[in-house]
Amino acid sequence: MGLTIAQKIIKEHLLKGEMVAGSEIALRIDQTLTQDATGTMAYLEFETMGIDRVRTERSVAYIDHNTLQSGFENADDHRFIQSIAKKYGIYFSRPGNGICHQVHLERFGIPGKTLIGSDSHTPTGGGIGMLAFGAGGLDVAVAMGGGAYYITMPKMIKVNLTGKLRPFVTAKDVSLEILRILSVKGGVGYIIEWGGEGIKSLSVPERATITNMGTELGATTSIFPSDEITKAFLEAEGRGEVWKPLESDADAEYDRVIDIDLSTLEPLIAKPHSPDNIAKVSDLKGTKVDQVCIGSCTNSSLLDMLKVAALLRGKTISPDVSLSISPGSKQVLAMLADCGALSDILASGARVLECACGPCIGMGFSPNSAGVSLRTFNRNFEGRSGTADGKVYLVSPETAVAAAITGYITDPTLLGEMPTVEMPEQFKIDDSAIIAPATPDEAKELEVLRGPNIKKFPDAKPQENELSAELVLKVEDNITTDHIMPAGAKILPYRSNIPYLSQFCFGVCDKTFPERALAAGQSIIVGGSNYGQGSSREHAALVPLYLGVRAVITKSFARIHIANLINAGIMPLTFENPADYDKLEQGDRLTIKNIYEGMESGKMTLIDETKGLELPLVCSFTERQIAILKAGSLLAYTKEENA
Ligand code: MIC
Ligand code: SF4
Repeated sequence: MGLTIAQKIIKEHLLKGEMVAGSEIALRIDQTLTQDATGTMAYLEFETMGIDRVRTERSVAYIDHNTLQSGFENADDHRFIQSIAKKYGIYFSRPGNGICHQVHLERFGIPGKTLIGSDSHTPTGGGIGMLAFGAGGLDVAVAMGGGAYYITMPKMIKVNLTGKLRPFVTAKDVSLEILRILSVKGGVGYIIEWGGEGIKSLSVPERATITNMGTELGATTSIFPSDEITKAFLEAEGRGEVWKPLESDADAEYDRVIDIDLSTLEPLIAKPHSPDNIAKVSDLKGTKVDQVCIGSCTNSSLLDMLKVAALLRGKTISPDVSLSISPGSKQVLAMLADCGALSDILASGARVLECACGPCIGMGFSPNSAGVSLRTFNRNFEGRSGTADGKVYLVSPETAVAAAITGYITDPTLLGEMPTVEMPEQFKIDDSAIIAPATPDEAKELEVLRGPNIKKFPDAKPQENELSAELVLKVEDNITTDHIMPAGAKILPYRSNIPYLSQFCFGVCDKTFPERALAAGQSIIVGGSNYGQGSSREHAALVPLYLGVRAVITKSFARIHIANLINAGIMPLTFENPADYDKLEQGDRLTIKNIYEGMESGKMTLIDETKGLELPLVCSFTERQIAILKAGSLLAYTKEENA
């Protein structure tokens, strides 16, 4: 049987396990990336492993999330990351150089290599044929130390594209269309391979928009072939030598095939508060808009920005709309400046923000009260913008410009003719904002600079054989890590200060949770399906651990979060009968006995002492995961192994 693109890369990197869907495999990781919001913790974890230099082919530390320095915290964390990067062999991308995924694609990504990043949108690299995964910081730390990355061997979906996108219909609309078809949990357990004749008309930045948003499907990752278009992109980046062709075998088998005719698509929009809440832009026409944000790792490439500039040329934005533009990288911004497109953007009345995540993670530019914000981003979870009652819609850059000009949700096809945008043959290459690490000899003398905001992370709590605890919080389906551990300008600076961060845990759902959890001592959380979707932040496990959470019982989990729970020593369990979820109530006293036996057999019984019920639970832990839970954390387990 032939192989898919992902299976070929997995085969080349397989350290342990069999390539059978559903079984655990260990992969050799060629490259890692971190960003600053997850990086501080990842490097603190890396440090405790006692390794003197990273063992990957390339590791890069980006500063792109916590760029608002409204106090010493972020600046201190940046100095910490810069100093640790220099010492341990990691390239450092300075604040202002751009968003990790955009810069990685431009300067470091290589077709056929494996990449893990402490950010859920790391699959953006699939746009040039990398096998790229989002992961918790601790998994990235282990990979930097030369350890394997463990995943469940995914099933394969092929999306076959035919036809060509019509003017004003974009790669973003393709992403929204697949979210309409599959929903935010439809990709869980799958790698999505994009292929078919239709991909020949999609450039690398467009492909990267699509692989970036594969994260919103819950997919393990997404990937495109590496072809002549990939080659041209890498050559334009002055890196043609790293290109190699990659395609699936003609007889490769897929678990599901989805056909999309690009020529039939029209501009789409994701309504609040989920990326799969899809409508046609034309169906929402006339909705008044307060704010428009263009940028994020989904839509901040030079191609996106040149289109935006061309559409804004000679126009003034509506006086009722505030428009922000955040180019994805210094390369993008410099080229916009050189060709004059930046002037068109400025003349329209837009506010140009720095090359960073910015509004996407609530780092400034929050909408007004109950404001309608149209964003070219990938997530519109409740409260994520920083305004609790803000209404965020996700759209393409073209639809965003149409709303900025008219002040209303507007079908961009009504803007007239789409201006032709030519991509340069050569990108402007200036790596001066990427600082190379020290040589091993120099590194010995270097000191790591730590600020007072860095606090100790919670101690590992080995899983005991019996657990008796209060059901301290019961939540619904599709709980995101933004619900569990919110971000935003006010909270993000404390990512290395778990005690402080804990006050905000589950703040979107129930502000009393932290206090109640601490009072309960140890506790259990119950959730619906797809619990923990969204970001890779391991803080969504570390903070509950700090607050005493020992187990989370749900209908199903999202991939990165379940790994983070296990890594933090919190036991993830699922209901054998999803309807049992309804029988439990917040405040019930729950007991689980014979946990060690249950971890092996995959079956446990949940006793609800309050209601006098016995409910069957299931779990599926590998020997390694059982050992991690018994050791209390992946870090404790790794230390035991090394000893
Ligand atoms: C996000 O988009 O939610 C983030 C912020 O980039 C996160 C990482 C984080 O929480 O720091 C992600 O996607 O993993
Ligand atoms: Fe940054 Fe937003 Fe991309 Fe996350 S999704 S990496 S916050 S731009």
